[in-house]
Amino acid sequence: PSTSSPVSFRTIDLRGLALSSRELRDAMPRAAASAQSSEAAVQAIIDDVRARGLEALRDLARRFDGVEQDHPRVPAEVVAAAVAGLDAEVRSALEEAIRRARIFAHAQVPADVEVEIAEGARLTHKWIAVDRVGLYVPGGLAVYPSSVVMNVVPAQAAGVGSIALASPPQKEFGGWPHPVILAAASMLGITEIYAMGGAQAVAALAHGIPDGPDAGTGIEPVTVVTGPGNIFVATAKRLVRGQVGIDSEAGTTEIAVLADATADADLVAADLVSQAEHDPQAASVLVTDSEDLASAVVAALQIRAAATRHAERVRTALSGPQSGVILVDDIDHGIAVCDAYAAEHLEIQTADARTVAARIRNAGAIFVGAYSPVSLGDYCAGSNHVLPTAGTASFASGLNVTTFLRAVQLVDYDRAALAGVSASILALSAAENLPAHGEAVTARFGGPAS
Ligand code: HSO
Ligand code: ZN
Repeated sequence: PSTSSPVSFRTIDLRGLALSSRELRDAMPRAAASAQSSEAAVQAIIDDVRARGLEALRDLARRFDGVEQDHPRVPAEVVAAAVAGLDAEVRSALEEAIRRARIFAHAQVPADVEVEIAEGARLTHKWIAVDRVGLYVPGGLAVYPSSVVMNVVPAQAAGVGSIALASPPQKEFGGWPHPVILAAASMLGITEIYAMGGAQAVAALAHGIPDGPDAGTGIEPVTVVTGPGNIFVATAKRLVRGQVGIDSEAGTTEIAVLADATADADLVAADLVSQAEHDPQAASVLVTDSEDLASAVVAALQIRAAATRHAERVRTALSGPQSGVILVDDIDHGIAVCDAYAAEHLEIQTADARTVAARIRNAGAIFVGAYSPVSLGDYCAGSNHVLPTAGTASFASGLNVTTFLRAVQLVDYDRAALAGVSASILALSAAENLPAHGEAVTARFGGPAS
């Protein structure tokens, strides 16, 4: 592959331009959104799964995955065989990833808040785990046992009682998900695993599958569906949202690196290539105030892109309109650009990286300094790698314990406390022309019905 065409990494020069934050957002390197185009096809799949249940899943597995499937539930023997065949080094690496992710996830569990807002007037903000979740683990160009860890660990730390996992059927593994995915699930104590991929997996989890002629052949619907996936998975999650909860849009991966002249160009290039390896649509963006660093990174990219195993994919990703270098006036300008881009992953490779990182407002995850590459976060940092993409980091969070929790507000006033605020309730109920609201209060103090 080293003889093929070089990477053409585009340059966006924003130096000397005083752009508004809206103009800045429009100047960012992004692929044209194509989400709309898949919506009708995805809705048709969801409708088909709702209408025909298992029958539809069989047809879709044949059509999209090329496998004949009687039922998508992975049998215990298949999981046991995957566990037995797991490479020892991969097993201990997964154990380490799980250990670190658990520590961070457990530390995230929010405490309930109790306030006595007036004498005898108690309020509690109480967190409760959702009942049942469906976790999606992608197949596609790569296998992601690490995504099993990233989905399952926070759900378990939140206290979710029932967890189902779905991952695409693989022809070369007898129509079941990749054995390393099955083994990782089993290490985490997950036994309900389905060989289902794409929009049909999301539909089956969200709406459930009714029992066939035999009892126990259905799939119980879940209350929350999470996990990364391709455009079909992301669109399906958006379409079932409202019926169930979903996590943020974790689409095609992105890395942005904010670097100054002190950064090591080869390390920056290595990190840009690492995420480009995921997908030809992946985005790798360098933001820098140093022209010298920019050219050194581009030179290093040529060498690394040619030498890496997935050279073709990497070259396509780096040469796409979604990737490139953005030249800025200084690091302050760079911070504004990074906030406008709102990267899924943002690396800070500048002098005093910690101070710069503390000023960033929009990013899914921030990686501080030369020794915190994104691939650390992808596997073993303890942080989560299911993160908001496509600029959604400006309002959404990466997968975490609260994804699987909701808060209930508990109201507990005694008689005197209600009496103490009743005049205000009456005034507001009169102002809203909803007198029965006020009467519900006066009735407790011997007031007339009307
Ligand atoms: N970088 C991907 C996650 C991943 N990388 C899994 C390797 N395996 C999205 O954050
Ligand atoms: Zn990755």
